[in-house]
Formats: sequence, C-alpha cells, structure tokens
Amino acid sequence: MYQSGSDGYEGALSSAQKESFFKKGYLVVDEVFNPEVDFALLLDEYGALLDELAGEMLVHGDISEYDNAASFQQRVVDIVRQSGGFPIQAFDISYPQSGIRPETPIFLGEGAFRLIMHDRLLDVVQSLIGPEITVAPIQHIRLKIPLKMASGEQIKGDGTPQVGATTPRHQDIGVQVADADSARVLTVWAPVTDATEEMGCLALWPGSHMEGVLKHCPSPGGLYIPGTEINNRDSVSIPMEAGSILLMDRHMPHRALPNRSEFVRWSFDLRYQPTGDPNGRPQFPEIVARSDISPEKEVRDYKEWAKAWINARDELCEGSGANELQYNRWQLDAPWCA
Ligand SMILES: O=C(O)CCC(=O)C(=O)O
Repeated sequence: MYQSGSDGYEGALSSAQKESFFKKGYLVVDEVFNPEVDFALLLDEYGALLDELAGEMLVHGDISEYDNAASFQQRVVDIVRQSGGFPIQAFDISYPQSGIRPETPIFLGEGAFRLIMHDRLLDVVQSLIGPEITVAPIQHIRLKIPLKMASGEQIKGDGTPQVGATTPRHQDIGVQVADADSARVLTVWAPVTDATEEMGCLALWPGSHMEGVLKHCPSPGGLYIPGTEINNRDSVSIPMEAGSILLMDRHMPHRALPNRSEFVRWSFDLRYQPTGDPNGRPQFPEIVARSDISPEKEVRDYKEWAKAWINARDELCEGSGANELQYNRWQLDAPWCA
C-alpha cells in the first residue's frame, strides 16, 4: 500500500487548507504534478492519436497540410483552421450524453489513467473524502481552442466537451442525476497546460456552494445556471499553472472563461467520491482508486479501466436505447428557463 509522503512529498492537505476548502468551496493545490515527468506519456499518447486522425483527415481531404513536428497545441490549431472543426470525442475519457453508438470513440490511454490514479493527487483527495476512494465516471478532457477560431458547430449541447467557446456556469451536482445528490463527490480540475485568464481558466462564485442545488437550464452550449439564480453576482477567476489542481465542492457554481489567447488550453476534469456513494451517471463505470478495507479492489492496470468503459458502451448499445437515458434532471420548458 502506498504510504503518504513515501517519495518525499507530503501530499495530504493541512488543516488550514481543509478549512479553507470547506469554507470557500474550492482550493487550489500547487505542484501536485511535475508536468515534465507526469505529463510525458499523455503528450506522447495524445500526440500519436492526433497524428493518426490527421493522417485520416489528409486522406479524406479535410485538411491539406499537417506538420507532425509542430507542438501538440499548434497541430490542434492547424487542424481546426483547415477543417473548421475538431474530433474532440476521439480524445475524450467519457462518452457523450446522447447518440452513443458501437463506434463512438473514447480514448483510454495509460497516460490519462496514470494522471487519474497519481499518488499525490489521491493523497490530496484522501485528505477530503477519506481512504475509500472511487473514481466517478463524470470525467472529461478539454481542449479549448482560441475563441476566434470557434464556430457554432463546435458548441455541442449533448455533453460532448467543447473545443471552442466557454463552458457555461453550472454546478457539478447539476450535471448528474438527482439520485446522487447525497454523494460526496469531489471535482478535481487539472490543467495540462497553463490556464491563464486569457487562456480561459475557470471562474467561480466563492461561498455560493452553501446555497444547495441551484436551478439549471439546458442550452446548445451545455447546462447553465440563469443569472437570477446567482443574483447576478460577479465571479472570481482562478488562473492556474500546469501541474496544479483545483478542488471544487459539488455545489460550487463555476464556468470557463473564453479562450482569448492564441493557444489551446488543455485540461482534465475528474471526480472522486467515497466508495459506495452513487456515482451520478450509473450507466458509466466507476473504479476503485484506493481502499484500505479491500485493497484487492483497487484498479492498477489501465487496461482494466479501459475494458470497463468499452463494456459499458457495448451494454448501452445492446440495451433498450442509450439515447433515451437521463443524465440530469433539467427540462428546457422549466419556468426559470423562459
Ligand atoms: O474545463 C472546462 O472548461 C470546464 C470544466 C468544468 O466545468 C468542470 O470541471 O466541471
């Protein structure tokens, strides 16, 4: 079993940090990852995937040039510039909320698995939710392209992560099914690149996590909380460096600012919860990250994680219709959405 601090890093949060998290509803923890070391495999794997997809786009004439020696971010920008879009689902670590088909892509690489299961990250999570830790299945990659390149077509309302535009104001408790309201889900937002204000970092409403579940409305850009629900208060921006993490209470209203920079903002959003709590999207698989009680249940191999997701897709597609499932509780015709 991993011993906290065994690599010389004291990962657990201090009492002051925990107090701050519970009071404000969020906490930034710096230098959880060493980007050069901890993101190396991610960059390799996602770079190879990008090259493969670009190869197909070249063959189909969707793009006419592609420089695989350019940076990952530049290659993404070049693809969007030429094709007017980006196959973001092929990079995601979850499925969309509608239209799941046997061929719906998902990318469950070892690099992402290592990030999700990183000991330092789990130490921090353990400080807040205890030693029985499950990775909940509401998780996404975000590749936010510069706003000036975004078109309406890149804004999806079906839960697919957006490559352009912003992420509207929402609470993470609002994007799950109501049956999981009592689950002690913790959001971890991890930027792989720096996420400055200009690059579209997250912004949130400190203290508003005390106000319970706020009303949300569906929209083509994703679920959003109307301004009246939040008394039109201003948000606080949370610029972050690659390698740090943002922890958020599930009631914390947050959004992403528009990416006004020239660069792609790359991040992962993840969820952890005490094992046994409902996971918010029961149709998707959860895995045990840590357990003192049943260490044999800890998933150590990324292939096991990947298999669980592939099996879930097969079952959804074989079953009575993946597209009719409810992923949240909100209806467009609600009075507060008028
Ligand atoms: O990265 C983003 O743009 C949005 C992330 C988010 O909304 C979340 O982590 O819940």
